[in-house]
Amino acid sequence: MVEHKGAVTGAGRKIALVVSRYNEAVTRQLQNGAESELRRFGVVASDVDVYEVPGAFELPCVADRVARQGRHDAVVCLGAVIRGATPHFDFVAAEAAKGVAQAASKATCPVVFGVLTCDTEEQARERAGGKAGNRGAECARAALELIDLYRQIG
Ligand code: INI
Repeated sequence: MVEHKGAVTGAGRKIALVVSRYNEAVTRQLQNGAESELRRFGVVASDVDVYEVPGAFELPCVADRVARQGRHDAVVCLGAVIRGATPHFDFVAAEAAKGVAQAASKATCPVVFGVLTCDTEEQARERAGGKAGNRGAECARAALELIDLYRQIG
């Protein structure tokens, strides 16, 4: 058996973060977590571009455009959809997930889904640097791993 696994290395990598402003207290923490993790693995700050969008619904179209520019090694989408905050939670959450998945399958570089879908803001905060970790950091790590795996596959 031959196992193929991406190495998590950041030196020389250029990363785009597409960050939704909706539920900003949470999404800023996701962004901070992603940026710290990228730095921890050797990505320099000037190689990280942040694209801000109004809400999670807008993540896919911007991620798709950024990926098509071909200037980054990976695109990380970050957002927070909170059920308590909206009657159209299900639509926004589903469109964000479906749209990012579509962008990811079209793109030649990894496009990573870092959108929290939670019932309450408290749950979202727990996953944005609280006791359940930081989803932004996890997604940054996933992006670095996938960059290497994609290169191995060619
Ligand atoms: N966008 C989010 O990212 N999270 C939410 O919880 C949310 N709520 O509650 O509605 C939300 N709505 C805005 C949406 O993403 C779009 O920005 C808006 O509909 C304009 O297209």
